[in-house]
Amino acid sequence: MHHDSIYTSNIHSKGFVFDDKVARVFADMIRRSVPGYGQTLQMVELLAHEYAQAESRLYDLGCSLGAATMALSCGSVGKKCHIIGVDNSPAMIDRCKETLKEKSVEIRCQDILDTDIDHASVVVLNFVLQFVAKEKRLGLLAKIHQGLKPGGVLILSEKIAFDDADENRRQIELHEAFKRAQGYSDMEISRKRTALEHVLIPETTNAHHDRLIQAGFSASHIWFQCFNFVSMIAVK
Ligand code: GEK
Repeated sequence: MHHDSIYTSNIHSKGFVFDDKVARVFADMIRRSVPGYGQTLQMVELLAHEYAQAESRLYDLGCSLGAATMALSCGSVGKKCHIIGVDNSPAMIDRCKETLKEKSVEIRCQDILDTDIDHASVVVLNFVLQFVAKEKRLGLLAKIHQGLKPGGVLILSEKIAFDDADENRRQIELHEAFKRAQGYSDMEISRKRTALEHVLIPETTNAHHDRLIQAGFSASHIWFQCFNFVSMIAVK
């Protein structure tokens, strides 16, 4: 695994993009930046085991290097599901295709806003909706809801914000402490924060719940939280 040292230098002064430099170190970057990331992958496998319906489709939207795509594949063994991973970063998709070339999964380089969702029993958005323009989020979730079979689920993991200013500050401090404990310097943490400023837009869990219901889901629950990172399950 290549070590993420992107923000040790100041040459990446523009907004964060999922280019080749990021794709190369991404496995290390996400593991050291998102508390609970490994656990969300383990549980995507378990949730796929619970919810994947025989001969249905399983989508991993914003699949990056295909970690959650693999979890969907392992969790649905024997159910003859068609597994589709989608990402609009060519650098990510090239690496993802290479890693998963032995697996029977379909990997597409496409904007998830253009992906048709059909005959699905499990859809995963693992830390991806936060990068979609706010005004496009409801349309995307409504499309996913429409493409799910009855009893199907959306697994939605996100970095979140909090209404209460004290709680917001404390959770951000704890996340930054986590990053320091993973070996990132204060300078790297600060540069990454600036790079993500208008790129990753977090919302509160209430905003997510309300939007999921508006999109047509009958219920949504948080099944995981670590500091300002949560994962929710929304049921059709
Ligand atoms: C994992 N889910 O390892 N269309 C397609 N892809 C997109 C779009 C879009 N509109 N917007 C962003 N992406 C993965 C981790 S990373 C999370 C997901 C992070 C893609 C983007 O190219 C990147 O690969 C991914 O979403 C976000 O479980 O970096 O914090």
